[in-house]
Amino acid sequence: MEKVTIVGLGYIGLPTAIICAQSGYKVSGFDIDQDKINKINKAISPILETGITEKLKKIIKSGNLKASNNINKANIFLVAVPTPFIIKNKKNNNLNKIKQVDLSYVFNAAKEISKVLEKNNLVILESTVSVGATEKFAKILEKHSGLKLSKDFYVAHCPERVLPGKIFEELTNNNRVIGGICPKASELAKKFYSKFVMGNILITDAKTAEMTKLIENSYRDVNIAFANQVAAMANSAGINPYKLIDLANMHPRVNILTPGCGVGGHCIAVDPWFLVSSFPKDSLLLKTARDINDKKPEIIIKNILKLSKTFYKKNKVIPKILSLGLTFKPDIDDLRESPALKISKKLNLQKKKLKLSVFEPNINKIILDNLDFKNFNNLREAINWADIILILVSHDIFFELKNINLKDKIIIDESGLIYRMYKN
Ligand code: SAJ
Repeated sequence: MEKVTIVGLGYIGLPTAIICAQSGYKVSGFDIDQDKINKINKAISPILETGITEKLKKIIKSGNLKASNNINKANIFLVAVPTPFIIKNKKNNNLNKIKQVDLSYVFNAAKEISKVLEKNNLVILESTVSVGATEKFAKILEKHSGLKLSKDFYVAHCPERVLPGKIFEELTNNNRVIGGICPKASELAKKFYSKFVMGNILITDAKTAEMTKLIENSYRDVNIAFANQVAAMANSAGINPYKLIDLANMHPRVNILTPGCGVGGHCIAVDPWFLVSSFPKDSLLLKTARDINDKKPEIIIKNILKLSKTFYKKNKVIPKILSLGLTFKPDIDDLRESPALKISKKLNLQKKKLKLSVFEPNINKIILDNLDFKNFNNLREAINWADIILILVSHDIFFELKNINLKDKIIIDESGLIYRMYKN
């Protein structure tokens, strides 16, 4: 049985460890978080993901996956550690405050693996990294292990591309891009992934693989920024942006995305920075897109404050505002980097100007209480309470609004829900 050690048991590492164990590898999961290790070994998932609980139970019972804070020897190592960004101030440069990738977790993983690296091992880096980082990662392995890169051991980059909520499905079905430091590394990595990937496995070099991932997420960010600018122009012209985009999308070669309250999550708002910081001169569009999407929450807050002022002038009472949806996108329970959460938190501080409540059926009441939000667990009650309804995330469940009397309510829809609701 081939042995695999997965370094980093987070949103990508743990599901990958489970899939590897299911496909016949003997898997050891390495993490520095003892609490996480204990949970996994007791078959309790530390992350929320569709289907993970049952899968983890089965695999732990089989004995083919074990988590540890000791790095174990293996034939194949797979690194899936976080790559956050750090803010760098570049004075006298119009790219003030650029964000740069923090590769410290990746490099620490290389040092850790070096302790047990042996001849003929393959090391795969899955974390999203800047262009050229896999080569640096490989050099650290070489330096600390004393083994010769591409002769004694092999290194490849294979960026993860899965969508939270659909991780198991996408780990199996998505096409994968593999970039080896040398052709033999690509060939070995292809053999490894072939055991569980049903999609196409495409071979290239490490740098191209790194950049593929970065341009995928930048492409999406730029397209969302375009949609957000279209919405701003349409609103100024008194045109419904969602209807406008729908009409434009009737063209066979046009597919404009949906304007929203900003870009959240931990990928699309982060990855473009890895290109902007590496190629400042040639990434102006990416930087502008980041700025447009980052500013969206502030624009919404400003508009709501303006509306609250008008409401007060007219009614002599401050308005009761209901935020609908707090997660970073529809129909998930993930609040990370959520623009809807950011908007609601900031509005909640304006207690002299407005009263805020939230309705977020995907988040536990205890969490909402801890965030200091007055919250409802019934949509009808929440709507009855409010003067202004601010729709931030278009969860499917909000289509129920169709059956609720919205007369006398001021509706600000930043998600396109109302348009979609009455479209057909
Ligand atoms: N959003 C809009 N308008 C849209 C689409 C999205 O405002 O039309 C917003 C969402 O509300 C959300 C943000 O953008 O706040 C990002 O959502 P998303 O669904 O586009 O992406 P993520 O972050 O959940 O997952 C992405 C995926 N990348 C692409 O679709 C290119 C996924 O495949 C990657 O694996 C993941 O990032 C990652 O790990 O990089």
